[in-house]
Amino acid sequence: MSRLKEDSGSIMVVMNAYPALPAEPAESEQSAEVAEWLEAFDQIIDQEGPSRAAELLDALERRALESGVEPPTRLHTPYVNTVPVEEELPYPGDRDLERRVEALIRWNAMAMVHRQNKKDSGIGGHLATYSSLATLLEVGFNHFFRAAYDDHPGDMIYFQGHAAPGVYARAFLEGRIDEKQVLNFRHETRGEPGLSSYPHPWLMPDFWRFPTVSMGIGPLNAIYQARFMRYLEHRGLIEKTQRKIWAFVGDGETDEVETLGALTVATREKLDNLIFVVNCNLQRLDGPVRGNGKIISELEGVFRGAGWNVIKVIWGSDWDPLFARDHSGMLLKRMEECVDGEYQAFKAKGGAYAREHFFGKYPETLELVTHMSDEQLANLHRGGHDPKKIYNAYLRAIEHSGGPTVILAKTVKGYGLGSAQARNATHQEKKLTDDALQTFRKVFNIPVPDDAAKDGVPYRPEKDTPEISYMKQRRKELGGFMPKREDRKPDLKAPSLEFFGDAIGGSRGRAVSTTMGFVSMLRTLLKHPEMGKLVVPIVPDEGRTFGLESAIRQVGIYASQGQLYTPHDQDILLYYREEKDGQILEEGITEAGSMASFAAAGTAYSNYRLPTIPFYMYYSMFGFQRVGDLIWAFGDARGKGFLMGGTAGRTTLSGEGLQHCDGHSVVMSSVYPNCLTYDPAFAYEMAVIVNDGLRRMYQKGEGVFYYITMYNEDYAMPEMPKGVEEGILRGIYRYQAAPGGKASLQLFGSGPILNEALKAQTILAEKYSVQADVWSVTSYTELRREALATDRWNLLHPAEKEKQPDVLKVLEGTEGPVVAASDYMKIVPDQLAPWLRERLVSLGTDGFGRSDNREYLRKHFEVSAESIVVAALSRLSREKKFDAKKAQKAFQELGVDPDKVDPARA
Ligand SMILES: Cc1ncc(C[n+]2csc(CCOP(=O)(O)OP(=O)(O)O)c2C)c(N)n1
Ligand SMILES: [Mg+2]
Repeated sequence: MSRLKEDSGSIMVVMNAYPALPAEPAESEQSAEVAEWLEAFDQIIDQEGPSRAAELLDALERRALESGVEPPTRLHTPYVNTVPVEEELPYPGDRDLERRVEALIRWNAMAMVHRQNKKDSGIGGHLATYSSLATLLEVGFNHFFRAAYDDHPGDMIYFQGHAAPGVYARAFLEGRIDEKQVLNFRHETRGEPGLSSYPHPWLMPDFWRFPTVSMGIGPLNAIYQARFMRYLEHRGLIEKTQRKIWAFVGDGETDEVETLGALTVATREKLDNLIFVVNCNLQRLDGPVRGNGKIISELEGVFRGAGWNVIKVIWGSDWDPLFARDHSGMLLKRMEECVDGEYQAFKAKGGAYAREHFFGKYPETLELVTHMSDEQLANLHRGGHDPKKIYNAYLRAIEHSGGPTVILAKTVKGYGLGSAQARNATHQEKKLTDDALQTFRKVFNIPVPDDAAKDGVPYRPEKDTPEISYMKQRRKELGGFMPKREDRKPDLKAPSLEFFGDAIGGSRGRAVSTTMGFVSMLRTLLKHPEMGKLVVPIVPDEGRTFGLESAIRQVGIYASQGQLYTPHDQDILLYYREEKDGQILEEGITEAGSMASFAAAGTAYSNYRLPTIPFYMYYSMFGFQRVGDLIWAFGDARGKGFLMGGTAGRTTLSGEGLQHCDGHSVVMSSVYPNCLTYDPAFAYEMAVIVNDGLRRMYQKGEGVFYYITMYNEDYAMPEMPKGVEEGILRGIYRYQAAPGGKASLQLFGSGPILNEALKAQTILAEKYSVQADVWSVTSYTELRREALATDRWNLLHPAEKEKQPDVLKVLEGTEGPVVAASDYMKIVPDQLAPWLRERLVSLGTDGFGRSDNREYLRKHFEVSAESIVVAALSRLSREKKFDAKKAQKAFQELGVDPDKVDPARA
């Protein structure tokens, strides 16, 4: 019985395991007893089929366990293709035409990078990634990837970012991208249409859907995308379809924790709409991925252990006759014992080397290839370059039900790039030599004219040539061109502000937090006739922290299986309610996973034509600094939604300390170009901001998203004063003018520290006869952005009347220095320093956090009311507007120690 037949793909019939591959002894060496067992087993397979054989093995294993014999855990199958050759279906496409199309795409992908680097040395681009991936993508494009058309939703594809030139080259042949764009690859800022280096929806909003080039983000997002698709189906918001999510992943990319960290989510959620294709070219940037091991076997174990359906595509069809003649089993033995570093060398060093060092190790394997030339040996294909093998793997993947599938495809990095193939330096190769260009052309039999070939220029045959007609016809049958992104406008109508009446009216003296204010708004929004069902609340195991119990009761937690148990707290009103159509995504303790859900929901307006409105509520400390790159990708993807940074502030979250108390997330959020940051103090400010967010993102369709802090300090929320909406959104408004006449000092406050500023205002007036206005600053970031834009306009229009930035217009007519305090770092108010006419004194929470209560924390970080008073008096005395001695005395009266430790360095 041949080895291939033994490998039915089922773990139950695995005879060999990696890494301690046993080199199964030749038949003659086996003991008679073993031979007898094997013969009986072979008979069962032949006569009763593999599933019966699997049953027997299962029974045997149970008996072994009962008897105290521990059967080995096996997560690995032999190092051969999972689909047995006799079960393969014939390839349905026209291989000749597809080969020509692929050759043309390869040529143009190469030419695009090569030319650009000749013209503009150092501009970059990659040849080697796509050259390894081409056939894996082409089989998909010609036979599997279904595009969205009319009302039919299509598949979603996460492309390996560095393979972008190949994806452009295909679009070029399809006529979707013109030659000018190809010649402007990586030249995006020259007033002509160019092509972005990698998949960036921000830069090419009609083309790319998913930013993937920061490694690990694509695969993670793909898993949660597949899960979100199920969520929408279970909630009845979209129809259940057969559409698939394909994620193309680099084998080096699997080093990233994000790539493999959520694999069990896909099995737990039975995501058979998800297919990973890992392009195992055995190399990453510097060298081999697992030189001393085998990445395919390692990944097989990881994915299988996580419950995925694993399909290996290791060897091309030209190995099949060799396997058929490998009666000794030595070919497989040789394959199993080689490590990836050797496999790389076999492809880098050519046929003679492979004959000597691979086949030559055993007489049996050498004998297998005596009839083959060195060139033929060099050309023996790996599975990931063989359309038929790939086709069969993909077919099994799309037919698999009950869970996700991974295809581990073995390829060659820099396939066909002549001397650059499979070299450690391949990844960085940007140009080909003249010789290499000619070799490239020869290897792929590329149908480009001589002059184009010599100069490495893009080449597109006429529209009606058989190959171009063929590729277009294939796409037509699959629904249209891909990738394609619809830049849709959500078209919802934001509610009027009165809709959030509770927040606008204030808490009537009741002490509540802005978090509670927000949750109450969220509950109101969940009841909105149009928007309610579109709201997607997301929490990483922090629902109780934010007081979401009532929302959980209201709309339930999404659980794909419903609630299979009776919750122990069912008899209380706010029990833990899980539902198949639950609305809340309770993600467990994964900020990265939650962020991936946020990305799926925030881009659903385009991907599902359904403008879901995600509110992701999390510990603000574990946001931008933990998953900042995922947020960056969200901005690139033109995501919409609200990041709600809970337990915000370095001094408001009492008791927790250094790794919890956040005094910098609003600094970090400020660097995301399309993220609007707000740090509100009162529930009505929150309501105005959220409502405006709904209007800007979901009504006007602006490409922005929001970061809003929410605090957990309880205090009475005032009713909204008249006419402050504009100021709240702009970033600043006067909340309370000086109580006793014209102010000589301006106090800025944000978040709960606004209350400290208000207390300081009273102390200053009552004890020191200093009059101060108090301003609520809801967004330094937005004020700065506006001021920068105004500056830029002024700079570019020197002959026109100078414009005033908003912050100066607002402060017009006020007097005195500005003392600005927030629960964030001093750099936050400092953002306004270039514009303010008077000296700015920033008070903030620089330095590592501490565990204590609010009173002591604010004292420590010098943002208490007393610290604000002291800072004000000190500044006024420097400006000779207050007696310095009196200021010094105030320090004592207010209990401020001038020799105290500097919190920024403590
Ligand atoms: C988060 C992140 N780190 C580093 C890089 C830089 N980088 C670009 S490609 C690459 C190697 C990719 O190897 P692999 O995933 O195996 O893909 P291949 O090109 O071999 O198909 C690296 C390290 C990146 N793009 N993203
Ligand atoms: Mg690789």
